[in-house]
Amino acid sequence: MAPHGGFLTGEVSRQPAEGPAKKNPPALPHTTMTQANLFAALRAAFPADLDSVAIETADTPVPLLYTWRDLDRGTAMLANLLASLALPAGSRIAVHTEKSVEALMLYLAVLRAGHVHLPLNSAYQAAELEYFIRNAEPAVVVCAGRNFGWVSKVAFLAGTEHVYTLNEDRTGTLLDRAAYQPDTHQPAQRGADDLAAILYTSGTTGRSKGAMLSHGNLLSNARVLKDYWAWRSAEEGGDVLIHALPIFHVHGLFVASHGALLNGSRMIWFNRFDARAVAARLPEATVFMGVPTLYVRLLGEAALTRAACARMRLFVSGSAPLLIETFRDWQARTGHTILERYGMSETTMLTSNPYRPESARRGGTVGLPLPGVGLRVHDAKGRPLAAGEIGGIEVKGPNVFKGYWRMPEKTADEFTTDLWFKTGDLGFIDGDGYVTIVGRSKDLIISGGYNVYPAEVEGYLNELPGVAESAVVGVPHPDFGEAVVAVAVPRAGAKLDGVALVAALKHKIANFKVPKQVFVQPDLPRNAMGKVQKNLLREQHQALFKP
Ligand code: MLC
Ligand code: AMP
Repeated sequence: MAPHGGFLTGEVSRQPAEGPAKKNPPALPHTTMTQANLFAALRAAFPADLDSVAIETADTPVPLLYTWRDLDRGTAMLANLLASLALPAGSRIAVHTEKSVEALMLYLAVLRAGHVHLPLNSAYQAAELEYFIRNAEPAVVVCAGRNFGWVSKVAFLAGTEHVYTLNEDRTGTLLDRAAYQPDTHQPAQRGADDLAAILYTSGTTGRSKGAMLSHGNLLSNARVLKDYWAWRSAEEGGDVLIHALPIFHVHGLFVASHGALLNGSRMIWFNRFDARAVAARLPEATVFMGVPTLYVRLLGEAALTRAACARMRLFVSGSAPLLIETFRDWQARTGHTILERYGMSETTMLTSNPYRPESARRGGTVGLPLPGVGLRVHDAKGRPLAAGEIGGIEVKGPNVFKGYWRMPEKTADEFTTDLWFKTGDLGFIDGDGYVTIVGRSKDLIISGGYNVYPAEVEGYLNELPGVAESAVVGVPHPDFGEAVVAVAVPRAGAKLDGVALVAALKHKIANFKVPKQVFVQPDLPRNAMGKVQKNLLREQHQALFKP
């Protein structure tokens, strides 16, 4: 048995202590002037009353209340576990688990211990995971217990020494081991340029690249957003965030979590998004963040009313384009104007519509560059464009990443000679400085806020028996914004069945990448240069999901 019967047992799920709030906060861990560890900054923002609730779960079998003290102790125990492994500096800790508060604690513990967090979408399957693990060579891999067999095989073959399990129900070897660790921990000394996280993204073309984000990148962006979105202090009534996004990408892991933590604000925590359940909790909340699909689904709920949103002060949307109809329908239904912002894995947040006045938020735009962020639009030859002219969006600022993991050439390709990062997004800046994104130079589909790279899906399709070649495109979808659709060409003499191809892909790649439909055609439309004319395929299947 672990001490106290397990990892924070009896502490994690209890009601906050009765009685008056403690007047004197316990001494914070000692920090020096040069301490730039993001965890130390988040910890310093914990409220004085460590026994108040930090996170309340909304969809666990019983609601769990985590106090700020629980977060402090839990992350200390996990950080001590990592420290006990005596890992080399800069070790990567890969995490392939379902969302849970403990998974958030693990992220914070990795920061606290001074290692590098490597979050992986829990939908990734063996081939996808194998690539990330071989490429990143993590010292530790944490996975769901049900996946331990195949994940540990991949990890051990890649040289990883430690594989732990962490399940949504707070079981697994990670917490079992951490339960034996001391519950205090001095955050590791880190500089602003030291790595905090690696997020895999495909950028323009080719295999996934690990975007290296430093403590300084993440903290500077979190601080800018805290001010820009006017997170409310306790004296002003505080904020309550509904956290319903996954925590393996920028939006849920950084923008949402850092926002609440850096403001010492309570979170109502959903391990998975459920529109009805989220709508039911809106009356208790003040801030919500979502990809457009979440807003579309919430609009389908009768419980989404002005009265339900009476306490809300901010709805943020991003990660994919918000349709103007959704923006308007939301205004009509709730009386609130969604604030759309724009960002990416390599840069975290770049632009935002204004917080005040609400009337300055313009639907269809992603707003203005955030303070400290440089944003310009250049043509293909690198020449600056005038207001209103469409070109490639390039950015600069303390939030821009340190480069792609072990890919210096790829990193160099994505920066201009004067060191602006080429986002791969196409857009324009209007006369008032508002940025509008009109498309992407990179061949990328964004489905329900997840990025899908057609070339990757085509690669898997082409490997299936009887497939000569294929083309993958995104078409409008009422729920996901864009949906993945494929056209497959059979080899001579082979017979293909679209439904069987979809089924075969489901065993190979993350479910959100699997085409919703595969059409079988004798050939692909090509131009005079032999290039596949994806625009024709997009037009052909444009109305496929029209309601
Ligand atoms: C799930 N499905 C999807 C999908 N999500 N299909 C296409 N696109 C998606 N995004 C499919 C599954 O394959 C499955 O199909 C079926 O839907 C049910 O799966 P599920 O897991 O139960 O779905 P659900 O829980 O409803 O998920 C939908 C969702 C989720 C919208 C809640 O996709 C989601 O959380 N998206 C948010 C992504 C996000 O956080 N992006 C931020 C990136 S950061 P089948 O056929 O198998 O039944 C970034 C930078 C920035 O971009 O600026 O923020
Ligand atoms: P990712 O690589 O997952 O971080 O995805 C980043 C990409 O998402 C950006 O390069 C944009 O193409 C897209 N994106 C993010 N926010 C928005 C937005 N508000 N509107 C349109 N596209 C967006």
